[in-house]
Parts: sequence; C-alpha cells; structure tokens
Amino acid sequence: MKTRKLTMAQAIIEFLKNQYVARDGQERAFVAGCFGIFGHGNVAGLGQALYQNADSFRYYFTKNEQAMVLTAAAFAKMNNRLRILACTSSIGPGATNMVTGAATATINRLPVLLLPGDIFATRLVAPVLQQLESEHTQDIGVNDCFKPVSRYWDRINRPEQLITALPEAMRVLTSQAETGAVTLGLPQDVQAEAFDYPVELFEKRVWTIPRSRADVSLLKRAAEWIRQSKKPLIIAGGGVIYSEATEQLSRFAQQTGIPVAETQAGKGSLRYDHSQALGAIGVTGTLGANIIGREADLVIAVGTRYSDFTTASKTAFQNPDVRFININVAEFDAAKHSALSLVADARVTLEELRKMVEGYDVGADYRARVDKFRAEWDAEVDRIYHLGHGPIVSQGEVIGAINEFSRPQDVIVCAAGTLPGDLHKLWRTRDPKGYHLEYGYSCMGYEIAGGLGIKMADPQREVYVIVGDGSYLMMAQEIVTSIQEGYKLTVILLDNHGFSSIGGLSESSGCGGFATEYRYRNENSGLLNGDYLPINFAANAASLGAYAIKATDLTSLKTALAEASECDRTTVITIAVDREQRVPIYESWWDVPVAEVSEIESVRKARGEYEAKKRLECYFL
Ligand SMILES: Cc1ncc(C[n+]2csc(CCOP(=O)(O)OP(=O)(O)O)c2C)c(N)n1
Ligand SMILES: [Mg+2]
Repeated sequence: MKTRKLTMAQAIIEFLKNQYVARDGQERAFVAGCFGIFGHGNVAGLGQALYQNADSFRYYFTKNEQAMVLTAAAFAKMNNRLRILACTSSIGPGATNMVTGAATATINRLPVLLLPGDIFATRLVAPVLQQLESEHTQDIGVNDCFKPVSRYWDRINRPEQLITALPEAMRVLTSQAETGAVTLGLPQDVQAEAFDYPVELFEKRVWTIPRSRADVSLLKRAAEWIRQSKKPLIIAGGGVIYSEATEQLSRFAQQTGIPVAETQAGKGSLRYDHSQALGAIGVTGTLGANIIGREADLVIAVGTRYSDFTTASKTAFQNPDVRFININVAEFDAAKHSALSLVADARVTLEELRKMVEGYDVGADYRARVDKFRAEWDAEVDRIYHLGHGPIVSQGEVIGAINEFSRPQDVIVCAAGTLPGDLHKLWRTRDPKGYHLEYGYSCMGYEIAGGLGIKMADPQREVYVIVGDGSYLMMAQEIVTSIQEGYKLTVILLDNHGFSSIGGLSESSGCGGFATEYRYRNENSGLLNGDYLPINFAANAASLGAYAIKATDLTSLKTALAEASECDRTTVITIAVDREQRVPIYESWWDVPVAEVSEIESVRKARGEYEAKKRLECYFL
C-alpha cells in the first residue's frame, strides 16, 4: 500500500482540497476554504496545516466563532448546498461559541464543517487550559455540546480514525436529506501526530448529488389526488430553490392554474409577479395565500419542513377534507401531516407530475379568484411602500425604498425581529436567490455575518443586509472581516430603540412591552423606562472601518442607497423607524402561550383570546 506521512491536521486539509460534487453533470470543488480563530487548541496543529496550504486552500480570519459558522451557513445556502466552508476553533470558549452556529446550520439544513480543537487524547497534562473536568469520566468535554446540533459528530482520538471519519463527514455534508453541521473534535495533541495515510484518501473524489425519483405507484396516486381536487394550493419551501426547481414549479403552476404560496426559505421560488404567485403563507402570509390555504382541499408541499410560521401553528388549513402531498428529499419531512409522501427531488418530481396531470385545470373561477387576490395584494404592498408616515418613517417604507432601488439579482438578507415578517409579506422577489432569510433558527446576529457569506458566494450581486438595532448590537463585528477581505456589503440598520417584535408580543400577551426598549433605568420606578439610551450606531459602524451614513427620511435614505452603491467598501446606513407603525397580520395566528392565571386584567383578556384561537389547531392524522 502506498502511503503518505502527514499529521492528522495536514491530512484533513489535503482531503478537503480534493472533494468535489457533481449535479446534473456539473462538477465543482466542494470546500471553498476555511474560516477560523486560532488559540492554543488549534494554532500548532490545524494552524500549521493551513499555513502550509495557504496558497491552495484559503484561510479567512474571522472575528467571532459563532459569526464564522453563520457566514459558512449563508455561503452554503447561497450555493444551494453545493459548496461549503470549513470552520476551525480552539478548544473551550472558541468551540462552544460555534454551538449556536451549528444549530443554525442544522435547523436550516445547511452544510457546514466544524473543526473545533479538543482536549488532549493522551490526558496526562489534564486539565489543559479551558478544559471542562468531570468527576465521573475523563471521556467528556465541551465538544459534546455539539452532539444534538450536529448531523454527524466524531472525535478523532487517533490519526488513523480520519480514514473512516472523513468519508462519513462528506456523505452527510453532501446528502440533501441529512445535511447540517458536521463536527469533528480534534484533540490538540492528535492534530500534530503523524501517520502513514493511504494515498487513495487524498485522490480526487466526486460526490454525485442525485435527483431521486418518487415511488411510481405513489406518484400515480398523487396525480389522481390532483385531478380530484377543486381547491389545490402549492406551498413552495426552501427545497424548491436548493433543487433549482423554480422553472419546473413555474411550468407546473401555469399549466394547472394551481396557485403557489411561499415559506420564508421558499420565497423567490416564483417571481412576485408570476400569474400563480400568492406570495407568503402563514403567520407572515398574504391575505390571499392565507384564505386559499384555509379552504384548500389539497396542499402540495414542495421542500418544506412545515414550521409553525408556515402552518400558522397548525391553524392554516381548516378544510375538514384537506389532504397533503409532500415532495421532499427527506423522508422525515415528506411524512408530515400524514401526507402522501413523495420522497424525491423537487425538480424531477414536479416535471413528472406535470406530465401526468396534463389536461387538468383548476378552472376559470379559481384562476379568477387568484388573480383578484394578487391584484389586491399588489395594491396593499404599494400602499405600505408609500405610506407617507411621519415624522419618523415606517419600516414598510424603508423596505419599499430598498426594493425599488435594488436590482433584480441583488440579495436582501435578514434573520430576526419584525423585519423577517415584513419582508416575507412585502419584498418583491425577482430572482430565486434574491431573498435570503435565515428563519429556521432566526438567529440575531446572522445578518451581517451571513451577508458576508452571501457576498463571498456571489460577489457580482449587491448584498443588502437589513438589520434591526437589537440584532446589530448582538453581532456587528464581521463588518471588519468584510473590509479586510474586500467583500462589500450595504447594511441598512433600522433603529427603533430595541425590540419592536418582542415588545409587540409582550403587549399582546398582556405584559405591556416590559424590558424591550433601550432605556435608562428609572430611579423612581426601578424599571427600564427612563430616557432612550444615546446609542450612536453610525459612529459605531465607522469605528469598525465602514463608511457610515445617517439617513433621516425617505429622501435621504434614497440618496444614501445611491451613495452606498458607488462606494467600494462596506457601507452602513442608519435610519430611525417608528416601532409602533407595524405591518398588519393578514388573518393568521401564532401560538405563543399566555399565562393561564394572572392578577393583571390585560393578561386575563389576552388568555381568553388565546384559548379561542388555540381551538383551531388541527392534528392532521
Ligand atoms: C440570538 C437571539 N436571541 C434572542 C432572540 C429572540 N428575539 C427575536 S427578535 C428579538 C428582537 C430583535 O430586535 P431588533 O433586531 O431590534 O428587531 P425589531 O424587533 O426591533 O424589529 C429577540 C430578542 C433571537 N431570535 N435570537
Ligand atoms: Mg429594533
């Protein structure tokens, strides 16, 4: 057997450089490089291997370990999961900082490869700096925290364990059904140990991404169900976009007349002005999608995991005879709602089904109804885009100004607060990759870190990061990395003195917006209801190296957007928005339990309303 003597860390990098994926005959290198922060747990091992490979495998110096995983997740999402970044950290806090990023990736079904350092396998020098000790075992450490948030987890206690671990890691990372965070804990001593690895481990390997077809008899039954349906609805999830099935979906919808509603991850599956596009569905859905969903006798869900925002906490589908057909690469998701499960790729399945239902049409009345909803929604978006609210502008107007300024191929990115809901309803998407919401984990701090990953994936597009003041305060430091690497972002920061979203939720559950505003502590009341804190966001962004602009109204916002598009480095535009001017909910509901007993009258009232809505939740057995 021919072998190559490498350290365990060198072997990992050598292996990663030679991994490729192919789909539809198109081949590409899978791992685009490695993000990291060095500490004693990785600098001499993996750090040495990265240093040695710096010309052929790019290393990026991030500023926070959680952020780098979010950047990697966004990069994978933008690449439709066909290209990833690895992330390395030291042991201890560097590693556990990545846990939130791992959860974000796994929940959103996005591949990231995490390489945290780990405690000494030899154990003699324990406890090493930052080691978690246990009285009952020496076989535990903080990297065990990654187990529930990883789709594959391993600890490489001997260098030769890589020979079986690395192919497993790749299998999961490239699996469209199983993908998520893959974590390999790398003990700091083993990273530096050499082994005679078989040369085959480092040969070019191409992982084919299949387009799996559905079971033929189930497909026939699905076609029958479609033919029998009078009020069908398609729900397009992220799987439509990952599978690059948007054209097939468009054809299917046009041919049959079946309207299409979109989840957060699925938004962009159709252009906003497509004849069958009803826009967003669920808690943050449009009126048309929510009414059609409520009455639907057949829901064809493509590539969605049916989050509570999509199902309006299981209240969205009220037709007692409603049936579900789920097209999904993951058996787990395909089985939800007792559906007819088509465990298959969206693109091939939509095309096969379309041919099988030729001649079927929803009928003129249903088509007309969809047209009417679409026209009404267009008018509603126009109304909100041009509300004329003052003196402080509304969030909807800011969204409108960005949408009207941006080019179709540009990307809007967001993750948490009131913005995701407003964007889901209002953003007019003109490109399948133009709308990037991390709404699986809704992780505050994803916005700027994620924006960086998007820009790295496709530098030709302008990336508009729209971020609340709360989320900005949680994690803005990747502005520095964006400037370091020359990946320009346009960040629009909406200042509403704290948490409009959770503040609103607090009010509607009877808690009066308690502790959701950035205010001084009031010495008399003892509460945080003094004056607003004087936070200067523009100065903060400028101090990180960004070009900062303070906009005060829509006119200055538009001028700032134009200025930002001319600027070659990351630009942060700040604008105050009226936290009380909210975009309405369009006949939907979200289950947030209200206290069953309370001394406060507003809570008791909220509980009464809560119980009435709760009764609408369905089991779909
Ligand atoms: C890391 C993290 N912590 C807490 C939350 C819960 N949460 C959701 S939205 C929100 C407030 C967001 O504030 P901001 O970004 O200013 O947006 P706004 O609500 O004002 O629109 C919080 C705390 C979260 N999603 N992520
Ligand atoms: Mg805010």
